[in-house]
Amino acid sequence: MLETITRHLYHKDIGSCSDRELYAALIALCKQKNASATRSPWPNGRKLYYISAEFLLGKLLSNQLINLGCYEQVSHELQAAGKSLSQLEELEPEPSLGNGGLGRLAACFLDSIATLGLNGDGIGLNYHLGLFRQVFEDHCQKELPNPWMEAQCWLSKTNLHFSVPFGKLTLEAEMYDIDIPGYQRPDGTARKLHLFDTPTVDPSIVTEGISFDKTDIPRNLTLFLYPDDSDHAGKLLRLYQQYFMVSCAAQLIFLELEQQGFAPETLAQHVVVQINDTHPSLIIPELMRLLHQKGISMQKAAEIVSGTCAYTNHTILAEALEKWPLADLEEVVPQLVPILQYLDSQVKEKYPDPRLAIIDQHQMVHMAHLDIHYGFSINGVAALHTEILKTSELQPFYQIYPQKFSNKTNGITFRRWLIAANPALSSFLSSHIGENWKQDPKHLETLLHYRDDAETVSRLLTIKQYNKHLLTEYLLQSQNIHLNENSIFDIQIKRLHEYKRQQMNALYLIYKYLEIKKGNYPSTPITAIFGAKAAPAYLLAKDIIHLLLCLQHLVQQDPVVSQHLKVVMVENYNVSSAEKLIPACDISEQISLASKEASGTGNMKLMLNGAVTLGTMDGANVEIAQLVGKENIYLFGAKSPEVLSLYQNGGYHAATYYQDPEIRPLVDFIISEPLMQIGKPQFLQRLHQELSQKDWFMTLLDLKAYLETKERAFADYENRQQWGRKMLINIAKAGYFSSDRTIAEYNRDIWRV
Ligand code: 26Q
Repeated sequence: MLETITRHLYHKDIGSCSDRELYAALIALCKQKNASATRSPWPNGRKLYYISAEFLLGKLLSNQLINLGCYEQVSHELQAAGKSLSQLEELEPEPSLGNGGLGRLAACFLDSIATLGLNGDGIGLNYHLGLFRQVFEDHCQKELPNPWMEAQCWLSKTNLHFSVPFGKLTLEAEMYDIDIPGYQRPDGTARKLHLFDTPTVDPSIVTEGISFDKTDIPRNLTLFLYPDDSDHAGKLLRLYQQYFMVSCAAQLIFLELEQQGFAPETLAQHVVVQINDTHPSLIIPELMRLLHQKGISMQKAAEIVSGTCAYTNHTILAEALEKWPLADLEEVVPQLVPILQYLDSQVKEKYPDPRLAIIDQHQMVHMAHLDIHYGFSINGVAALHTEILKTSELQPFYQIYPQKFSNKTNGITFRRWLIAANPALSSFLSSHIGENWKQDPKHLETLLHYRDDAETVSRLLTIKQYNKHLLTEYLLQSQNIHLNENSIFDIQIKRLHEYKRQQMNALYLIYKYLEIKKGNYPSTPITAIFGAKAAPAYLLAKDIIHLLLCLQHLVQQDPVVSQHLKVVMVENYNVSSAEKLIPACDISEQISLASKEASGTGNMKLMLNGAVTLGTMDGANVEIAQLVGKENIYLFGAKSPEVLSLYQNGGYHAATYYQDPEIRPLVDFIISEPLMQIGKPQFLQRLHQELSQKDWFMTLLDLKAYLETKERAFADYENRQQWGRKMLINIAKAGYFSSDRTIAEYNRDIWRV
């Protein structure tokens, strides 16, 4: 198979090719299999456009080969010629086109859409330098560009060109495609991820880390997944990006509609647009604008668009609920302003309640409100999250549109997060319970028959040990980090945010450090592993990274403590390192303040790979707990009603908790002599002050319960058979969290493609 390509491309057999040549040949092979002569028409039913500012794809080589059904054959061919697939994989740069959960969810969804054979494509932006690459210097995060586009890569340039009009300039747009093959679907049925770009973009304007002229829109538009909107120019750039994306999307949609021979007024019959959080919400007025240009009245256009668009909410954090000053819209996209004003006036006429307005009294445009009024569906991403939306955050909207609300609990693709990431577990499962689980993940429950079988349980423990060994080797080679593979791997990997409470985990480590100093050693050594990027302008998040790196150093240089405890902050946490970390995890840290984590998806990946969750009753942890039962998860802390009422009545005072004699020494250790020697005093002081006086995400509220529960989990770990039984039950119950299930529900209830 591969050799046909290498002969054609280079007139050589596999053995005579360089790794680079083979890597390029594999991309060519996959593109060939994905190519379809004609795109099939949409007979009856709709086509889905999943629009998202982020698609966190990860490396694609293994995923493509697995889904195209040629992974085994290619790896044998390579092996026979003395080459290795995993070595070729090392050559692939990871495109970092996402921040975290929302972007990775979009990537899992594309995999499932293609696998279920749904008529749908993704639409996003082609950021040349991605998010950023994280490096550590002086125990601090530093950001560097992450260029990932190469001459030979998964992008294919199309000959589609659009023009995007802004208030002060017009930009040319071009479209790149990445093929998304479904798992074991026939060749030529791949779906597409369309990534839009502008030819004037110029990476050479980036100087010093990730700085660049934020006002030079033609040169900067698709440079970065713009994470830093701490100043006005940054905010405007984000708006330019958003409109560029949705204008291209709307033009593509009408073009394809026309190619199918459908009239513009039939949009809602033939198209559904899923809006991934509010970043693409301007698609609503943009579709209306184009309909109006085609001679359709505003009223009719509003009706058509309302039947076309559906919105997913991913957060209830106030700062993430997007609002744009009308003045900014006036500057960047003046053509949309009259449409937004029209839509707002229609709402105000019908619903005088100011909480429902699209444009508020401060002339701020609320994007989520626009989506709910002028979309036919709004969904949350986990059961608890959707309930909170209905009863608290979006309660006035639920009152008037109860039928629009639904829950779609997130999911993950098992192709990447089990078959590719954990081949040892994957083949054990297949040999033990058959291959059925790959088609229908609920079949993993068959494993429950073996919950009391010592042999099965010890096989799972052996596989975990093997994956811990692989991670140990990987971290040694890639980051010169030495792990003790016989220690407990306790892992917290996710974006750095105060509500996710990495700082609470740090306070545990301080507690443990002080205990060890007193001579109280843990039965099994503990390795606490973190992976997290902080938004470049989020100072407190960066302070928490600083604390973790200082603790890492402190523990490492102590000859006694380092025998029992290790703190590891993995540099540049991304999809590729997640794939190594997740199979090796014993304890999965999911410790967000209840009500704040909409769902979480790392929690699902870790559970599927046999980690036991230590967490709060937040997001999808609630559903995990229901599935596995309380003996197979470690729960602690305040529940969401308590937290919500503390916010409402201002009942939480950090200073009170800080006075507690068990808590205070842990918090004060942040500014103790040994840490101040290692780190930057002003950063540590800022964090200490925040925790002891404000602590907006109530770390200290749950700290004692966390310490106790974590100690109980570590004690239980000592009984290996019982722990292995917990692992087994977690794996067996993870089938519900397949993104194939999630996507089937979206299609059943919302898309109907
Ligand atoms: C908004 C305005 C201005 C600047 C940035 C943003 C912005 C950017 C990214 C707001 C939010 C995001 C990303 C949010 C996100 O990743 N949310 C996560 O979505 C996951 C998938 O549903 C959930 O599992 C997580 O719980 C949720 O935090």
